[in-house]
Amino acid sequence: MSDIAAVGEKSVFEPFDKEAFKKEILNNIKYLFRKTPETASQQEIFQAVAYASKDMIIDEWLNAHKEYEKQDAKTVYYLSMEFLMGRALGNNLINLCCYKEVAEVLQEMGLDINVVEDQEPDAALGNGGLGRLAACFIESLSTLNYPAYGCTIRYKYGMFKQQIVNGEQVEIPDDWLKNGNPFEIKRPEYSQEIKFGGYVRIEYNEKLGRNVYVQDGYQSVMAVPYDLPVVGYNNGIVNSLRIWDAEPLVQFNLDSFDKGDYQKAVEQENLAKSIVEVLYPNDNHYSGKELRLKQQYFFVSASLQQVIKKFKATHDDIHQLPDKVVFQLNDTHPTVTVPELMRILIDEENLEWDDAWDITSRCCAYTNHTIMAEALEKWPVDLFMRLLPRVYQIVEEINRRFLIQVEEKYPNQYDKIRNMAILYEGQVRMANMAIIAGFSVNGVARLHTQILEERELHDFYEMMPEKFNNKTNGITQRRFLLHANPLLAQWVTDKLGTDEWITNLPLLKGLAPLADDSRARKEFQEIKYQNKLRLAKYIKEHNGIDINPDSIFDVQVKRLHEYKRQLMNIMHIMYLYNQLKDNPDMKFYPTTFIFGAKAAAGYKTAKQTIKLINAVADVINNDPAVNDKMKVVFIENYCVSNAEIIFAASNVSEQISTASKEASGTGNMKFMLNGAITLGTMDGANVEIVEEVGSENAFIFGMSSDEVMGYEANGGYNPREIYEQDADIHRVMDQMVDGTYSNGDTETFRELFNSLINQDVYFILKDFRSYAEARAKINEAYRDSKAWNRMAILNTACSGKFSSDRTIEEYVRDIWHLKKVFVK
Ligand code: KOT
Repeated sequence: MSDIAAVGEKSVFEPFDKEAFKKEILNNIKYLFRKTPETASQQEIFQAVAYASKDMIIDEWLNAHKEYEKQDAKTVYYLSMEFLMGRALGNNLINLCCYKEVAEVLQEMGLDINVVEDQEPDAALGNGGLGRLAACFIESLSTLNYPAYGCTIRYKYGMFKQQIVNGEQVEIPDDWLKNGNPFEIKRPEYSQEIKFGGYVRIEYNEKLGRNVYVQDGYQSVMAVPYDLPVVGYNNGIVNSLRIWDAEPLVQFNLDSFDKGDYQKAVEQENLAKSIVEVLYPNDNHYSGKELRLKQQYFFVSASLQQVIKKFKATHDDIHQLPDKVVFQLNDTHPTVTVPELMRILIDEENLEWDDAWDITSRCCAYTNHTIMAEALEKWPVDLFMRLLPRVYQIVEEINRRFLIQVEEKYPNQYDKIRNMAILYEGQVRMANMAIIAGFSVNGVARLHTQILEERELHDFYEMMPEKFNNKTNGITQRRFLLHANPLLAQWVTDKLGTDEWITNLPLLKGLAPLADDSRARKEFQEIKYQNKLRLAKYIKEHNGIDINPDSIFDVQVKRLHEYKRQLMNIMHIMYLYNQLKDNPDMKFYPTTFIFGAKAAAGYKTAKQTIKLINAVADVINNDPAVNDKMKVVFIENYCVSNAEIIFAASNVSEQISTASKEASGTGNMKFMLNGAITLGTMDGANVEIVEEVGSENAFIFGMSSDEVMGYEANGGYNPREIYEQDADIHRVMDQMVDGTYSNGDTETFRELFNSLINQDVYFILKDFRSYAEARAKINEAYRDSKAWNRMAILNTACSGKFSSDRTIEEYVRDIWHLKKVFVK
């Protein structure tokens, strides 16, 4: 730890002192654990290395914030219920530009840096794409020299760990803090009180000459922040991810028995514990639970209170807040920011409504991440009112004033009110509040934004078009190429003659000519092969399955959701299996079909799909008749750390959502960056991927979003017709319920069968033929290794647009208006 084992002043701008670093690791092992490198456990060694790296970070962390204060720089607060950070050590070392040196130091000590990194638990404070996007964004913000905070909750348990037992998902609690977190720093001096419940009393204030609102009879908890460093790449900037923990206000003490507040102490303790206990594991789904709203208000109120205090410490006029602060709402989950900021400005800063509204609108911007109806947050008014009585009054007033505007602009158009009101049919509609209050509304890919403007949010778009804009998602190449795929990263650097792509991804374009260079193709192929060996080893260790590294690695990794259509993928594998059994001599390039997916714990159809995938895998992997041609692997516990291994090893990137449903996708970009070919629908960011790489270098199939939405407008289509007419589909469907994959049991997968035949909401049968054709084409294309590796190189070469650096620069230019801060 720094005070025990400091090795003196250091920064990335000075040469890395290997001896000093080694000494510090040894000191940490000794002083933290009273051990030697020989007796320390792997976990202890990881901690010792992590603490040593933290010491390097601290100076930059202090420095950067000193500079922010000196320049009084405008800061973005990225408010998100989720930050899916993954592991920190490797990426911190990379961004400090000492990864290689540390690896050498460890090697000299007889340690393997990969093994050390593997000891770190993922910080899994998120579900999937939305949380990982937040993580990429704060990394890019630091790398691009912008002052930023990420704000979220210090969940005691993050995203559950997944085990597959008898083919079914079992959720294991993710006790990620059990060994402590070497990178976090507790900041109790910034603790904030958060009030829930009670009632609102109106009181005349002599001094102000008007009524004021006082919340009474409430319960409260203390929000206590911890900071995690977010290190920029080689620029001396370290921003903070502020994660809020909850503690009771009153600590238990023996006196409390006498004072009669024992009950209160217990209640506070329970409230504090419950709020930060666990991340809701639902992706693309609203959970209308009181506890979820408590979580939302908890971290939002804590963040806002702290921001206002910090602002007031150096500014006299609160009206200047929008010049210094911008809140980006990551989906509607933190939308209570709007009425909470109004509350603070009116009740605590004594502003008039109009002033407060002007400030609030100029501080808040909203990102929409999904059009899935089941993800829309609509809080029952009675729940909202009971939990946040004063905040609710403000919501009512925002709604009242907005409806007057609507009435003025669209007299007697009741449908406008029905669509746009915040309060409607006893519910508080959070998206409407975010749109009405904020100055910016953005979608996350061009197609998605277009669907928002033309359909989902059309009335809002018509009324306030100036707010709407697109920000196509991106990913950080520091994690998903430099760290995840060191072989390819080195190759790229060698070929480009520079490593500037690390902060300027469009430079990858310079690789395009190599697509026609046979030696370069060979090298590229060999790197992919090495990465496939690495993944095969991982799969052997974790699943006990042997896979053939010479086979095509066809991969679908993402959250399990019906709209993502893992079911279509496995049904196609069932179909292929039938074909191979019927025609053993059929031309078919050996393929390993790889899945990774977590299902929300209560999502039955999703869990059944996992079960089906594992059941099919079991049958196929144990059938010697096809084993040299196909295998199916379900990788347990898909998460950020194994994702890094998976993307690097993939040949085919399955992006097969029903068109219009996947707002953007970001896994698609990680595959592309690593030279996998997209097999996908024209959905989300796939559209832009194809635009960048050319349709000849991707395999596109299926209905367009217009077609899908056309059918939806007419109440769907008739899947039974397809079932009756297409013999192959008929057979696959029947195999779900004839016991082929369920040891003779006919009911195991009955619900999946029924959902397809009765509704097929996600057009699986409708798109099946076109998917099968695309898959056949891709299988054939792989045979031509020259053409394939040409495509693969072009995918990497054309992925420059999808850096989160580009996305962040667009947010800064169009929404946040931040200035870069440089440190000496
Ligand atoms: C919604 C509710 C709860 C938890 C998560 C969501 C959610 C996740 N909404 N959208 N997403 C995904 O966000 C990603 C980042 O923008 C997109 O790439 C992806 O298409 C969304 O499904």
